[in-house]
Amino acid sequence: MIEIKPALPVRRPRAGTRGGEPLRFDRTQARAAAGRPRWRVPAYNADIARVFDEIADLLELQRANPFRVRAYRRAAQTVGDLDRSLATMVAHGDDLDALPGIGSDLAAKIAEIVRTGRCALLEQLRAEVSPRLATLMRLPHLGPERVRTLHDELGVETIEQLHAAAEAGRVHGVRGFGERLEQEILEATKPHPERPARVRLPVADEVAQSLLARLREVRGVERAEAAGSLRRRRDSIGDLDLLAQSSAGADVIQAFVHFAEVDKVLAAGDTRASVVLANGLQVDLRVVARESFGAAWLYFTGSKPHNIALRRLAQQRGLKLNEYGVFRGDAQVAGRDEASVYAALDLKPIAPELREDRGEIEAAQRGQLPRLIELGDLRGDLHAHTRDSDGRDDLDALVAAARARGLEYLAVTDHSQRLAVTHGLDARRLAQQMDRIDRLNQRLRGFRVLKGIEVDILEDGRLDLPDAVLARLDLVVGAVHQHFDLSSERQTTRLLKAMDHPHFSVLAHPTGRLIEERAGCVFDWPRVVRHARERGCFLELNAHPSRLDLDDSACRLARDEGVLVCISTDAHSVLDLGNQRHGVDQARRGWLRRGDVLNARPLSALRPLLARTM
Ligand code: DGT
Ligand code: CA
Ligand code: CA
Repeated sequence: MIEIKPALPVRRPRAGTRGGEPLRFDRTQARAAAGRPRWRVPAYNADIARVFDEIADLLELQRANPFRVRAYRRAAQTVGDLDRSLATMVAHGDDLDALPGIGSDLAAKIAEIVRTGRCALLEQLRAEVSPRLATLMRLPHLGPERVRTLHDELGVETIEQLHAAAEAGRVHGVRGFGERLEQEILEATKPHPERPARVRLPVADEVAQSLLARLREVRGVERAEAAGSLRRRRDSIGDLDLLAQSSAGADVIQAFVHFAEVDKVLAAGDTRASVVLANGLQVDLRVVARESFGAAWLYFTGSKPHNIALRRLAQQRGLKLNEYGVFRGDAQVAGRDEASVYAALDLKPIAPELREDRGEIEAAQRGQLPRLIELGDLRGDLHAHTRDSDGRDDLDALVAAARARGLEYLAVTDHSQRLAVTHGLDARRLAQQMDRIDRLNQRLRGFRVLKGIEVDILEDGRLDLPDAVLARLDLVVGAVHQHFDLSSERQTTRLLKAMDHPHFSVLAHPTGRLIEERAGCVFDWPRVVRHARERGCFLELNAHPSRLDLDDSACRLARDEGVLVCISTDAHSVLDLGNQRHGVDQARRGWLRRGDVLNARPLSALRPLLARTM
């Protein structure tokens, strides 16, 4: 299995859910079938991306022109990665076809979806091809051809039907299906207990910002903020927690439960509401009075273990801490803002990203909280792709975009030859690219393009290009794209051996995980991190919101072992350069300071670090 980096993860359907509606984020399909608009206002970017992905799936099942399929896939990626709300852009009359991969036809479709909540093409395709087949297509091992064959030969349309067919041994007789594949299908379609779906942070963030903007318009609302895991910047979010300050709680709650996209009201009282939105996301809203806002914000930001530890500290001081404030007897001594609550407990204020009870309270007591990295600290980006492999933009466009973001350097790291699907570079094409970069650098002032490669780490730990070729590069980013499922022992040996190469610089997206989609490979973290230190290598924190790999605890481990982390976008287009902020969120959760981050250093400081003298 070769893995191609999806900019936006395609959601894998889980077996055991009804009729190909795998995630609650897809619940709206039921309504569409009933002839009602699929979305109510507003259509979020994630909704629009999903429409384009489904159109691509259905077109593929119809054997449509591959270029047309690809156009919709790319549009889904662009839309999913966008850091602006398309609904807002449409409302402002912005020029949508200026977005990469969005021509006038797609721009019109986006406007149609935003304005009407429907997409005529999707509806037409759904009438022609069963949308359930599109769900089957996203199972491992199954593409459009195989799904069509299964449908034609066995009449299979749903995951349950496919599972039953595999169980009965009817699959392996079908043309192109062997016994091994049948076993794999059996495994992939196995029902497993429903696990609550979580959504990636940027998807939840777009919804939260939109709700907050409208809450702030509600009469009587003095302030509205996000709390919960969203505020702690966790990489996935279970539900949204919003907090409003008002002395008219019941009115605010009533206004909120009547917001257009509220689908179901689970609870609504004078100070709190729980609702489910049309896109399936649950939202909890609390309304509190001004004197309690800080205590409530602290409480609903959590995490729960952080709250429990704080309450214990309060008790030790003869105080009571709850969501209304800090109390001595009946008298409130703090709670208007968060800092007052921390101060009452003799603590310096703790950044939300640290509130996990992982030592932040002790650090705050000792006055040793880390000064966390900020987006503005990043000076460059050390992982980016151009059209030479699977990037969408050319070198000049990437450089211009990186400069516009205030960066000082950018490493071009296209894929190596092994990843044929990405049009990976062999030694000859890499040499040509290096020449082009040299010529470009002669023209550039105040900006440097670094010559690199994202070289495949082969199954045995060798690299996909000879050392002599790698020696000519400024940096070598190594990555695993195949054989994710080796035993921990073999995976560890593989990674250690890769780092033994004299020119290896950065281990990219070390686990290969895709959030809420693929667990990633297993290896001995402490050994890999220590080996990186011994070999003078660095660990990448891949900033793509579906990867965020290193995760927070791995960042912390790298920091504690003295290995520099580089926060890299792995950009496949100019838009992706904007993903740095997601990497910074995760780095902050991992306690990283500016000094812990390789690409927070100026170019002059970078050079000696990258020149490995082994
Ligand atoms: P999530 O929604 O799974 O991504 O994670 P959170 O952290 O947003 O959790 P959630 O929505 O269940 O609750 C929001 C915050 O409310 C949580 O971070 C801390 C606070 N909280 C919830 N339940 C409890 C509890 O039983 N005890 C304490 N001390 N705090 C709680
Ligand atoms: Ca939550
Ligand atoms: Ca909640």
